[in-house]
Amino acid sequence: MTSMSRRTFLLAATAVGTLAIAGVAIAEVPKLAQKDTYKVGFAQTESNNPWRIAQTNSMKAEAEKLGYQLVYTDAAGSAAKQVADVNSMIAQGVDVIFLAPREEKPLIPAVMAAKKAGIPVILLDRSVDPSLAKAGEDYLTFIGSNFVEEGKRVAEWLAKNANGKSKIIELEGTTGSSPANDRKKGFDEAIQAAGGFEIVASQTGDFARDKGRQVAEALLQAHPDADIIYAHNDEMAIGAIAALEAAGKVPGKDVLVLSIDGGKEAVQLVVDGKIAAVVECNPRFGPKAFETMQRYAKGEKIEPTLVNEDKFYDASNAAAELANAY
Ligand code: GYE
Repeated sequence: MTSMSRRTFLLAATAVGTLAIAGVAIAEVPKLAQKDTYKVGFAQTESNNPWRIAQTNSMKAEAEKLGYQLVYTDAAGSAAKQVADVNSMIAQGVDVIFLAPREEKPLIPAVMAAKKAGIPVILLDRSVDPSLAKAGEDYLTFIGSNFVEEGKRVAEWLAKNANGKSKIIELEGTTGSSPANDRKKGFDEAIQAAGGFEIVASQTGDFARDKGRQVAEALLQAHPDADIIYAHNDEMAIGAIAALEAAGKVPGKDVLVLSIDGGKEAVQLVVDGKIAAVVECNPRFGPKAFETMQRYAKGEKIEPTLVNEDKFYDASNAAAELANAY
């Protein structure tokens, strides 16, 4: 499926006069039987930040609460390993696979392999390329935040509160991942529409703290007049703060730093005045993920996307909200 578009694949399937190739019903997500207990796979993408750890803990806690067996894998930042992890879950005969696809395209074969094996897939927190796989056909649903909206909320805060600061360095998330694509889209479009801002550089920091620090350091040298840093996640924002301080600049004063995720460390940095604002990206997936699977087993029709609610933190509420941040 990597070298063929989904449409070509479907056309080829129809051309051979059947809607089944190797036993696959093309247009349908595999069914899930109603049972007292399940063996459930959760294919995590990496565990290098508090957001991922909070998500994993939430999934593990819910599985334990329900008495379900959880087959957990960590792809350690490799899309290839994540595909292998899903294949191993298929071989172990799990009932359902929860997948947090590291990147939009490389995980398509994993989604299709599960479908072919008759195992429903629920995408968690990141999505796959919608031209190659569809909710309600190839996988059941996507549960997660509206990333376009998250980026837009950062831009809207700046439009109101930047106080003349205007030259933006953007630190992008993992290249080819849905949150990086959509947080960029939402932000760039809204900041353009606001007028008076310029994105002087936009480069990936791979959603990682140290990479974010290194990229911010290089970009600050190339653009010493930059006075805003927008990071697609907290980890890169925290790295950027280290780069600013090493360059003798005061975050919050010389340069406004904004991010997405809203972990405790970042919300504390808002309280401290080093981060100007953070859009939360809610990592507590467990209850909704397992409830969705149970609703599906009961025969309910599942919506193609289930959107999580995200909070927003700035100086006006960070201290009061700190205790609730993950
Ligand atoms: O923002 C980031 C993580 O996919 C929404 O991935 C998630 C993002 C989150 O590694 O910190």
